[in-house]
Amino acid sequence: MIVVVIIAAVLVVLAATAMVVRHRRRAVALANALATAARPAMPAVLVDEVAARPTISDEAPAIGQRLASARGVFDRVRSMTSVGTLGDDQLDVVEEVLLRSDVGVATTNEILDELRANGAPDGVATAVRDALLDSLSADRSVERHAQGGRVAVWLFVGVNGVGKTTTIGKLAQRLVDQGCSVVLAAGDTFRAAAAEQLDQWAQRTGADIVRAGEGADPGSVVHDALGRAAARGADIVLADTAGRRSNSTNLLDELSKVRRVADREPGQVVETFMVLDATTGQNALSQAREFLAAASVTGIVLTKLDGTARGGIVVAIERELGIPVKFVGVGEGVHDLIVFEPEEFVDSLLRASQ
Ligand SMILES: Nc1nc2c(ncn2[C@@H]2O[C@H](COP(=O)(O)OP(=O)(O)OP(=O)(O)O)[C@@H](O)[C@H]2O)c(=O)[nH]1
Ligand SMILES: [Mg+2]
Repeated sequence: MIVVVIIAAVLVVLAATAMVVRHRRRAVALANALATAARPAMPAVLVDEVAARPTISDEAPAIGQRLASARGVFDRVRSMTSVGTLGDDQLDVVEEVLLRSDVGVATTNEILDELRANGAPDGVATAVRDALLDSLSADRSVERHAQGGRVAVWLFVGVNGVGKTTTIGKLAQRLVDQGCSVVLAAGDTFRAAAAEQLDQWAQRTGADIVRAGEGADPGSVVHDALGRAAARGADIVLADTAGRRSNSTNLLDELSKVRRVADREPGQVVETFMVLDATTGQNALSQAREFLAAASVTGIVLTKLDGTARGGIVVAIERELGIPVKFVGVGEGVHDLIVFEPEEFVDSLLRASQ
């Protein structure tokens, strides 16, 4: 009798292990298939000449209005009516939705394990919502003040076309609206159009700007901007940088140098924002890793979250890079930048009515 019980127990354990292994293999295969199907090849240079379009709308958007595509991916989860223990079919739907949204394999597996263990006592959408919120618990406070009377510097890094200059323009407007005096440093001297584009944002927002000709040393532009800011008692310098391909060692060296200059008296770098384009999905993660070491990044700005189905990339980025998403871009207009609030974001994906 005892022998029969032991054999039965061993068989149950073996079957459960086989199920979990099979499930994880499927998750990786599904993620790969989705990635291959959905991800466009990343061009060597994403944007050559960027048209400056400083203003479109003066209205601050609600994030939910701009996340229609990302929300669309979660339709099937929102419409699930199951409560309590979930079967394999329901878990399969959740898995596919999370992977499609670019949450990533690791987080998807964690969420599935949780659903398997605890079921969904208040419905599937609520269970997924709570699990996603648990993964977004980073401290995302933004530092605006330097120490010892120095000038605070926010440095912006990222590859071509991700939205660095536009983000600086939007943040300049936000800071000016809050009563700050802002100096923009046109540290992207790679092409003349870059300084021109930043100039337009300066005019639009009322911020001051320091720029130099094409090919000038970005470090001296930042140095001059700090001098100007200190002389005028400005509160903050927002420094743009060039975004040529991240595998160019020159670019990373240049960034380190700009950072050193920006961090020297009278300046102090209080935030280094890495700007990432949400529409590139998991590619954004590989780009980010290349910049991390060179730039001591303190926060992510995730742009173009409007019009992408890959909203879950926010979760993947925080989890895999360990760096908080602090702002999200949801359009091209001056007010289309939102302080990232996990609850508002996750609700806009999973709440029944928006
Ligand atoms: N839809 C949408 N478009 C955005 C957003 N942020 C930036 N863009 C657009 O993306 C394009 C590139 O933006 P830029 O700010 O010039 O990008 P950049 O990183 O400065 O590019 P380089 O200077 O070439 O390195 C522009 O057309 C912007 O209007 C966003 O949040 N949503
Ligand atoms: Mg730019």
